[in-house]
Amino acid sequence: MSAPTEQEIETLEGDLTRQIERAADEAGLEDLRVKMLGKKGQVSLMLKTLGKMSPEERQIVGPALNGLKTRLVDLIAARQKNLSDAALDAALETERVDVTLPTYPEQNGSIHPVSQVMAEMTQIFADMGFSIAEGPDIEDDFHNFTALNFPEGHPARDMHDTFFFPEDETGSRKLLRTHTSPVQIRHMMANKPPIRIIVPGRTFRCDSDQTHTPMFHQVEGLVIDKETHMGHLKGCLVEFVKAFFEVDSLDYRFRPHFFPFTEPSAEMDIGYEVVNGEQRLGTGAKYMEILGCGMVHPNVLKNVGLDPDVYQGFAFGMGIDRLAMLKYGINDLRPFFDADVRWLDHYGFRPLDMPTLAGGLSR
Ligand code: 2NM
Repeated sequence: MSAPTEQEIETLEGDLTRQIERAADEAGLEDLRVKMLGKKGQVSLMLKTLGKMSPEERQIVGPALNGLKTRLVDLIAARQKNLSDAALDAALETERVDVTLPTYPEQNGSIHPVSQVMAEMTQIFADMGFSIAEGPDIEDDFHNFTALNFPEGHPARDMHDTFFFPEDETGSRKLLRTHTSPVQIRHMMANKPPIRIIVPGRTFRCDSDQTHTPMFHQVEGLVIDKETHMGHLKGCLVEFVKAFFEVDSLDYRFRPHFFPFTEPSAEMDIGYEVVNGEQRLGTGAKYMEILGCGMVHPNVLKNVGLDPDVYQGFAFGMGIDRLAMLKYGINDLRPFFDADVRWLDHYGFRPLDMPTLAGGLSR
């Protein structure tokens, strides 16, 4: 390559400058930079010829080529800045989000009434100082019956009421828990009083008709302490029912009942009236049963290793599914377990909107 003349360098500069100005994007500009200033670039190769020139030639061509190189580097940097600003502007324009627009109106998915009511109940009891305990759906005879003071031959132990598994190697049969009480037994055996727990969960009974499903949901509660009495039971449950049904005054009565695991035992009824064919719960001349309760039987305390002369306690249990129907005016139990999206759209609750006492339980 012969030494370029000043004239040739000037022409080249005009040509390269136009190419840089016409670069369409940053990638194109980078290609040009490599072509001009890269290791084997046009200008780099010319600079390499300086060594072979005569000193006189070099004195003229050297500064001209170095000046060209410096101006090209500056030009490319300036063009690069232009192109990247333009690219950012274009991205901001096409990817614009209007954060003041309302949220997307379609809602898919809702909270099942059973989940909603379970959350409402646990919220109320949590505010009273209860903690939540859980246990297995598959239980043994001891935790589901024996420890709870069910006598041998009690009808609930019958094949007809309880789902039993086949006998295992040891000749004993596991079962699906018929209530959540076995969790209370497990909790009392593993923890020292004072105890304040509520136990929400699935329960199973061989029963299926208009008002019974083989799987249903319960919340049970247990308080164990020294000097616990029925006044505590009454105060706790009246407060719960008022909060749950969101009423300030409540007509209620405790009616004697029988459970093997409590003595005395009672069922709690609340007042209601029918207005225009609709049940209004809380006050009224009629009563309906909403839960069972009682003082924990001394035999149950002994079965878990507690001295009934030192510790007493109360317990209660209620059906979540039934209380959900009462609170939200759902008159048929069976669609609860149909997984029908239309039913859920109608009776479901807004997701991510958990019930709180301050915010209103049933928004
Ligand atoms: C109910 C009614 C009354 C109850 C009793 C116990 C335990 F484990 F402490 F003995 N757990 N749950 C109980 C008492 C349950 O449900 C209608």
